[in-house]
Amino acid sequence: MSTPSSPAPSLEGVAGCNGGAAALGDPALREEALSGDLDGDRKPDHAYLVVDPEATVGCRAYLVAETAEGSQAIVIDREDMTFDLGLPVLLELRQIDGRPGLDAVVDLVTGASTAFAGVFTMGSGSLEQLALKGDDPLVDDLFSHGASIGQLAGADCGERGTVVITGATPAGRLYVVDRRFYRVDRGVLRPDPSGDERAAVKLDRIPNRFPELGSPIFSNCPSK
Ligand SMILES: [Ca+2]
Repeated sequence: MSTPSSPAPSLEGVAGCNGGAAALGDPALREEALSGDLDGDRKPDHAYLVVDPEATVGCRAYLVAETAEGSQAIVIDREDMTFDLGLPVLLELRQIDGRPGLDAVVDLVTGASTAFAGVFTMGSGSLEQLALKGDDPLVDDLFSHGASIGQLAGADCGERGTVVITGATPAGRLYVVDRRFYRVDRGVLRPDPSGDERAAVKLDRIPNRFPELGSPIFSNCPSK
């Protein structure tokens, strides 16, 4: 649902972009909105992307959150954003970071076999990207997801407020699965390795044993 009549968002989060105000005020650049409570006040809000591939690199894409308090926007552009492949895409709104309000999951980049999504939260009051601490496979606060013959990747909510990030690569007739757990602490995902697992399994066993590799990203996270 588009909301072309609503006022232009606050520009605090897009101060580095000269054309930001114009882009955010242009209904033609707005993509389809998703509805859900973003700020945790139990009232429905709207999230949508503003995309202008012709703008200066670094200022080509924004995420906007419209709440009862007003609107906020942040720049989500990356140099490697694959506009010609249809990205960025606002995938879904899910409760991921453990704080009140839903978080926006946005596909930002595609690789050879998987896509890379950022998670954007209003948990602190301002729209910001959920940060990831730890080592590989956590690159640039992005969650890899998708599948090809050569690689499987996924992320989802685990038990007791954890987030699980899993990757798998073929090794002979098996896949080596690397599953890592994280816990959210004030908007930052930090390793919680007690549940970590590394296993070599047959491909047909993966969806049951590692459901985060067999289902869409964050699909086990609450949507309300
Ligand atoms: Ca709300």
